[in-house]
Amino acid sequence: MASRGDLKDNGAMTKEASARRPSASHWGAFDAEVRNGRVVALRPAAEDPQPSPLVQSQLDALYADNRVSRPMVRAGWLEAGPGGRRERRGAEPFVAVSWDKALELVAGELARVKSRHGNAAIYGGSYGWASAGWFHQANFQLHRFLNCFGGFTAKTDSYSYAAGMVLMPYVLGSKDLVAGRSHAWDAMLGNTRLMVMFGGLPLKNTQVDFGGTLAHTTADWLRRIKAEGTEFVGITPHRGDLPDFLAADWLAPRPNSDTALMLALAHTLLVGGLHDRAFLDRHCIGFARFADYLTGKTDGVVKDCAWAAAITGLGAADIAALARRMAMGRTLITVTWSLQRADHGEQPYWAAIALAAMLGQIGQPGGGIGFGHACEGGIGLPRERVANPRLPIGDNPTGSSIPVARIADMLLHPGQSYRYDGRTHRYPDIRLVYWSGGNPFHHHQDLNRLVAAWRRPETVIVHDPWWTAAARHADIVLPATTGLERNDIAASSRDPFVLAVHQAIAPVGQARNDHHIFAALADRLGFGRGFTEGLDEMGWLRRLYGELRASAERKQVAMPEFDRFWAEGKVAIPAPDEPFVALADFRRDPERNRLPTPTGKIELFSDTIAGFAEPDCPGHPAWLEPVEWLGSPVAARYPLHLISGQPRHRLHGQLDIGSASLAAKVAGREPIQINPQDAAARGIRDGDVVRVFNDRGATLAGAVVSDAVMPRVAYLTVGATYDPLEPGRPGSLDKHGSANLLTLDKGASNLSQGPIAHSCLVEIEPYRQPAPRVTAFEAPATRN
Ligand SMILES: Nc1nc2c(c(=O)[nH]1)N[C@H]1C(S)=C(S)[C@@H](COP(=O)(O)OP(=O)(O)OC[C@H]3O[C@@H](n4cnc5c(=O)[nH]c(N)nc54)[C@H](O)[C@@H]3O)O[C@H]1N2
Ligand SMILES: Nc1nc2c(c(=O)[nH]1)N[C@H]1C(S)=C(S)[C@@H](COP(=O)(O)OP(=O)(O)OC[C@H]3O[C@@H](n4cnc5c(=O)[nH]c(N)nc54)[C@H](O)[C@@H]3O)O[C@H]1N2
Ligand SMILES: [Mo]
Repeated sequence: MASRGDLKDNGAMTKEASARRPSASHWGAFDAEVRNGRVVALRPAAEDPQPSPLVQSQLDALYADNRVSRPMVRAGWLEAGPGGRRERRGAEPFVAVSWDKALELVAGELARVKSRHGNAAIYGGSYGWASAGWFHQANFQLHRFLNCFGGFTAKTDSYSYAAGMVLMPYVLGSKDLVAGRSHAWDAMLGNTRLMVMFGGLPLKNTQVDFGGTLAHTTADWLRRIKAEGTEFVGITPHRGDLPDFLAADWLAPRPNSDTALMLALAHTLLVGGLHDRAFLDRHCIGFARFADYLTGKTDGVVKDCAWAAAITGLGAADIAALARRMAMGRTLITVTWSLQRADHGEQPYWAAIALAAMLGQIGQPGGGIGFGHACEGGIGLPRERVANPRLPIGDNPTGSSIPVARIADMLLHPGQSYRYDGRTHRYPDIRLVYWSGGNPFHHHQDLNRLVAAWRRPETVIVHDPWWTAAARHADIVLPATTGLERNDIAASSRDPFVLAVHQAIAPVGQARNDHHIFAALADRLGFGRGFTEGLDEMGWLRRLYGELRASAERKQVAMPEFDRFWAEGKVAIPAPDEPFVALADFRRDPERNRLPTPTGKIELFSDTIAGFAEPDCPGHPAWLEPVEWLGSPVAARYPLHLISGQPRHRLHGQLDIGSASLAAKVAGREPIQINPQDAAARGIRDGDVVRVFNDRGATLAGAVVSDAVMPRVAYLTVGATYDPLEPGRPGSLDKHGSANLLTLDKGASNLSQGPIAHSCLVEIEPYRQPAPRVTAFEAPATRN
């Protein structure tokens, strides 16, 4: 029976009392040491020069009390049916049911919603990172299942870089440069004279790589680049984004003001005659329009250093000096993804491209522009372009989708129209939400608004190994296995290794693989064979590996047979002969190697975007004030800019219960860093419990007073498990420092509708009352 396939011994598990199994995760490869059917240790791969502490956290989480042990149904849903007491989601106890009963309920509900409201009434976007491994990838499993069922409302783009991704095809003709195929480290070695790093190079973020990684080598690459004489300038509100060994000059403009800084740098090049006219003429379109904007011909505002100094808080002379320094030799501009996770997040990306185009080094080794460096471990690694194996998800006949971060809008306003990527769309009327491999109560902005929106659908189904806040706010919760409980193939699209994931232990509790849950549902709904294609787990792995091998062969890369790969545990995809330099072919011959933009060139003015006539995204890079920043009127009441960057000690909301995350908590809550000046002005001491608040919500965090963060900025890493004092009530105080209680749920612009987590103002005060106990890691109340 398909639904029991997860319990089978597929040959990978042995009967020995003690064994070591190769495995891999987003945060690294390791061996699982198994004794008497239990994992007793996870040992990072010998090849990893800098293993992540998250490996240990994974073991801490594996058997934690907050694993979902059995299928669970919210009492109100079970008693009153779909929609039953839905305003009590998050507040009611759960009732344990058998797998048979759970599958019957889910299959019945899917069939009901489909026949009453159509497939588009099912939201299955299910954004999230899930676990490494391309077969058991939980989102793809759901998407394949729902497509076989007739389709669903899907999502487009990602929380990582929606604004950049939607913009880029208009400017460079491709999303590649933003989506991780950026300038390679080996192209910088000995070539880059100056690296100007917007958002820094935050090594904390290189611990992970989507899909799995073998070795953490970013720091080694940077040390080598530094040793060749490269100089570094870091532009960030937080000194921690600049590895000490780079000895970088630190500039700290007000958050979200980078576009103004870039425009002033561009203006300085222009008036000083330091721009590369030949490159702009031959490779770009629209420079004259952009120049008219810089000089103020179009709007009467000269974008000079004095203008930018007033916006950014930097010194005008410092800006001018940086511009001249950039024009002196080979300069690489790097921009982290964080800059575009902000209101008008398209602009710093477009402005950075315009600035690099003026320097004229795009397409040269070690020069030009790169995105996402140090945002994940694999960015910049040399690797031949071989496509990763992917579970085929089939076609979605509904054609229905939303921009990923518009989920609360969709649930709150069915039928309402919105603009996206040059068109007007309408939100579908969602009756059923199905999530597998993501956590909207981690990733979405303005959680109080999400809690309210979450009361709308009739049914919410979540698969997760743990009692996340999303699981707690669901109606039906199905316990999923983790990577240690199944066989898989892991690989990121940038790390040069493909890794075998051997099942180490039988599923914990009653957990089942997402694949087997969907296979059992498909059986009940009459398309079991279509979903599984008659393949079992190892059959699928052989097939996916075969596809990878074929893709490698097309690039003249020989890969071993599956059995050898499986036994050896990994295989390397070699580096290309030449270091990868983005846009090198285009630079060499722009007529022959036209970009896939309308003009074939880099578009510094886009007629297409101008034609969309969006008030918040004009036809060229421009400074548009963010809705919240230190220069906006809201700052009178909420004078601190909140940056909710990625956590060093977790992956998003995952592993919050692990030792690395728990050790970083302050007073049992997520740490919030504030500058000594701001702390003193509020009577806040290091280690205090503080209340962080604005009009959208309030959360209790633990204060860390540090001059690593610039004045008037508060840094609260995202991902502390949402832990409301009054569960289910929008507006409840959160006890645990969850940043998304505070952030704003608005699209970056009508063009991209990207999330804007990094545009957020708050106030902080000491919390003088006894602080409520954190309950985030306890399983919710259950009833029989
Ligand atoms: N304020 C603020 N918010 C942000 C950001 C920010 O910078 N600031 N960053 C945004 C970004 S870039 C991202 S990518 C998102 C990340 O948001 P998510 O990717 O949604 O966050 P995760 O916590 O990784 O959620 C993955 C979930 O999948 C579960 N899971 C793991 N393995 C499996 C499996 O095999 N099966 C099933 N069914 N479930 C599994 C995990 O337990 C976890 O609950 O957050 C976004 N939110
Ligand atoms: N350990 C760990 N690593 C991760 C993740 C994780 O959860 N944990 N998540 C992964 C994911 S999904 C993604 S998408 C990437 C995200 O990669 P990024 O989006 O780059 O990550 P962030 O941590 O949000 O931001 C990086 C730095 O940018 C700076 N910054 C923020 N706003 C501004 C601004 O307006 N101007 C300037 N100049 N700087 C600013 C902040 O100081 C912050 O530390 O990280 C990945 N890496
Ligand atoms: Mo992300």
